[in-house]
Amino acid sequence: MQTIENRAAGQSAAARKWKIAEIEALFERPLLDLVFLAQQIHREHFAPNEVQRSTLLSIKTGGCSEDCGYCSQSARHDTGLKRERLLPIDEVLQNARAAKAKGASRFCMGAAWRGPKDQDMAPVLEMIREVKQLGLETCVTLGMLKSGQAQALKEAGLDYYNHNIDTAPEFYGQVITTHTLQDRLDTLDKVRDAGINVCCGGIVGMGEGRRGRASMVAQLANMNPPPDSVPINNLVAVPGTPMESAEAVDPFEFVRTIAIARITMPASFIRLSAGRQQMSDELQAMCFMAGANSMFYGERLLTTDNPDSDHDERLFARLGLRAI
Ligand code: SAM
Ligand code: DTB
Ligand code: SF4
Repeated sequence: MQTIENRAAGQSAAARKWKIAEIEALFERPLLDLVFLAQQIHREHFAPNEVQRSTLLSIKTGGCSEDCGYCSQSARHDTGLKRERLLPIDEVLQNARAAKAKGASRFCMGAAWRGPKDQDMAPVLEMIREVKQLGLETCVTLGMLKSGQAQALKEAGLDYYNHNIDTAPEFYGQVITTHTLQDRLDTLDKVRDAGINVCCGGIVGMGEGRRGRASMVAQLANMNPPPDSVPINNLVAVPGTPMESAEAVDPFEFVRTIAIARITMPASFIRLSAGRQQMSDELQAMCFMAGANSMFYGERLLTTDNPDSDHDERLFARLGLRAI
């Protein structure tokens, strides 16, 4: 039988699918063995000590038709969030310039839509073209795409499309009922077919349990090819959402999830995503040790807070990390 070390090192990994039980077995390993293995694999595929930084901007906030149980922006949850219209291009560019000046390499624009309507496309395409002109990589997350929309985004110069599977397939219906996992997978196919890099991950801490986490990672790792970028979000429990009282996962369980994402998706960027504001510097350092090599940078995520960039700059200096 092939050992996890062998297959994780890439030997015939592309040809084989990860079984949920195999990933559960990884979760059972001693934490330090797991982090050591993840860091070894990380160094076979990436330069050590380099972390990619993306800055987020919510270009269209709140009032979303979907019922995603974790989300502050669903019109079905009373979170007190003010619904806003699509931001004007000038405001978007001002934010993008500031992000570049602070050292982000990618600018990610998020919209609280089930998917873009035809009339939404022109202004978003303009944003992508102009942000790209500033010398930043571009990313958008706009919900589900109709045929032709992915191609239009690609032609405008889009580098990445973020569209998460969010949770394990068997848990999906308990979190979201207004669309299905298959709807999300269909959009991911359109994105990939249009030649756009895929950014796809999920959330930890919604009551999914270890098997749920293993199943979510299996779903991501078994994509062919796996996503180029894999955001692992720690749930931000937003008051007024159905998840407001979800029990936080043990921080070491979060580190394990990062390590296992690294082991099962050796060549993907693993993004330490939502939830950093609630993490100590030491816990974040452990996530980098476990193979996270990308993060959101700048004081806001979409509707919730992220650490100040000054704090992150200090953390990078203390850890000897280099931003890419
Ligand atoms: N409407 C688009 C969509 O659903 O793809 C784009 C925006 S949506 C807010 C982007 C992703 O952010 C979600 O798929 C989810 O994984 C993550 N997210 C949203 N709210 C979160 C929260 N409270 N905690 C952690 N992650 C969250
Ligand atoms: C992703 O996986 N995480 C980001 C990004 N993709 C768009 C969003 C996190 C949102 C956290 C809650 C909020 O700020 O609303
Ligand atoms: Fe809407 Fe996206 Fe939030 Fe779901 S995650 S409610 S689709 S903004």
